[in-house]
Amino acid sequence: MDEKRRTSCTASQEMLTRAACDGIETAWDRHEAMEPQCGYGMLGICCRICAMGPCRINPFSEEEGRGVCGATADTIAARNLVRMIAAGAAAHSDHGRDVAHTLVLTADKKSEGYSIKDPVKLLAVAKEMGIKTGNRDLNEIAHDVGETAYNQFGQQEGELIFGHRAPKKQQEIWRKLNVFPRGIDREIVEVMHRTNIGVDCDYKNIIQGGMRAALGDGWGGSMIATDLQDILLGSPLPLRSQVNLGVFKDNTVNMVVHGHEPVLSDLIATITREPEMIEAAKEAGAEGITVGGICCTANEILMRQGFPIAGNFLQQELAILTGAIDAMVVDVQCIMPNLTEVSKRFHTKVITTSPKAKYPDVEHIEFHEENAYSTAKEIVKTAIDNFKNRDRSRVQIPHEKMDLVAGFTAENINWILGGKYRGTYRPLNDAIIAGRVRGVAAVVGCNNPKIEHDTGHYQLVKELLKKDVLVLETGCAAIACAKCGMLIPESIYEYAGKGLRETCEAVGIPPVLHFGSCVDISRLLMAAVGVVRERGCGDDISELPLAAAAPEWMSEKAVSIGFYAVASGIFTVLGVPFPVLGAPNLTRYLTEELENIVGARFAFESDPVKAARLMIEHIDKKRVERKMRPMLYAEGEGQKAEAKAEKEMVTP
Ligand code: NFS
Repeated sequence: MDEKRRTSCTASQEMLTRAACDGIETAWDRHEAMEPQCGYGMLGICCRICAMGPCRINPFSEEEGRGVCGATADTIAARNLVRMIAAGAAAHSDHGRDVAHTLVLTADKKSEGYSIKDPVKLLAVAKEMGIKTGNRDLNEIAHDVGETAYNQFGQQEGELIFGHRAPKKQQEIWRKLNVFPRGIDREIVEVMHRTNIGVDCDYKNIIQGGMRAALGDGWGGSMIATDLQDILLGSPLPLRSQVNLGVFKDNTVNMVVHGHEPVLSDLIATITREPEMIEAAKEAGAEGITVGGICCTANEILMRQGFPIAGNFLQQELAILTGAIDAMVVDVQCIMPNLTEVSKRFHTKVITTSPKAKYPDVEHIEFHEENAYSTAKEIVKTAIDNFKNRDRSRVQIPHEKMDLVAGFTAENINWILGGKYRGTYRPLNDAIIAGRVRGVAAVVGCNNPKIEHDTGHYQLVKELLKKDVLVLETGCAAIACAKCGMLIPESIYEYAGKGLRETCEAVGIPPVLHFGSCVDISRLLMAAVGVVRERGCGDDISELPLAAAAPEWMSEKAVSIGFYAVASGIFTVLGVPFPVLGAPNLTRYLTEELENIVGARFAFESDPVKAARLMIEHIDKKRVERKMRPMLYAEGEGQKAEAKAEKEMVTP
């Protein structure tokens, strides 16, 4: 095994070596053992949706293959793909629904430990929803906002409220194509219906249904999750923190919070800062409590409270391998079933908390809003109690940790760019129009053992920065680049082209902006809306010099995200192709024809540098279409000037 080919993260390499020595299996080993992976599955041409099958289509046959019912490769692959959208949209949206539930309970004073933390956002959202504010009590307004959000899930007719945040031109496209989502749940159910045996057989129509469900995620479920979390837990502001396995300490109680819904983890994190808990940890022989997050829970408690991040998706097993984790608290999504196996080899207690996600033989402390504070406290106490069981001789915490800046949102970037008195995107639009900043890229998504861990993100972003593209990130992509030191303002000197560097320097921001968790991709949509509204760069999202990528994606949630991005007009490059390559017409439809229909398309490219170039080409095309100035500085000039300055620099 060559750890260096598996990941470019040195902390992860160290843990992989340890895993190999101790005979502990990780996702990389299981992926390797799985090879060669099923070709039919990868090409998307096996069908299991009825009991006449499983059917598979021979991709090498001259004749058009058909399943027992007569479904073609295009039909089969399209059905499989939109079912992935439905599952992904369901995950994000169910998360949003839970937050709406917590908000209603909090407003009704039935929850424990929560309050309205951002009344300004509450009033703004209430206004948008047509809810009376005036002199009404904040809790009453919050109740109505929660209920209205709730109703968006079961809405049968009409249009999702937040869909109206999209630029008018894009909304018109959605109406014309009949993809403006009516209700969040309705579109997901409809995808499941349409993909049943013998319903929708036209791959284009199947994709249309999938797009509608995906839009219901991006401009519905995910946006509700983000906005209501801001109201309930506070809107993020830029802050500094740290990332990587080195954030744990050998003399503190170490807790990992892992998963996605911040309603519990936010409380857990808060409680660990309470004097009573710190005292309890000291009584147990520790010097305090360290909380590090994994996956999007990490991003949530980082964005709002500055708690450090332990790692991204592929580092979850590795965190336990440090031997220093006293409790790993999980809720929902992206939690590997194998955590249980790894934890058996150490003292680590894995604790499940959601009634929706239990694991065999794992301690379950169920979370309900009504007694959230007490539950969170019980969980922290369990971790403290387990500290005594830690075998110090087996603790091996990698040294690597990196500083980062996070906490950017579509709202606060407005003030950061515009200044204290007049929030505006103008400086960004001006920098784009003047050719200082080439454009904007959204880099998002997971890790996948098919792609060298973190390298996909790092190489792609490095290439973009060099060419003066401002990068906005969320999810595990943001964690990857944070580990590489790209999320600190100083990184402009190492990575950014001259124009981008000048712009970031003037505003005082890093060239890679951390926008939060994956549901917070809704923030990226709103940032794009902000640029459109500021005028001059395009009248809808598809006209902007903007592109997106998910270089290491793996989750069904990423499929839903990809589709709402493309349906919103954002050219999207995927590092791992959709399982559609066995369906030639469908593949052409997704990677070429969609552009003339929704204003954007997909591209599949596993080489991150080539993927970045595709994005840059797209951005340049949009610049030409808008008749923007050529880039101010010739390519490479920034780096050359930098190297020269460095040489001339006199160190005192
Ligand atoms: Ni997104 Fe966040 Fe990470 Fe992928 Fe999983 S954590 S919701 S799905 S793996 S980026």
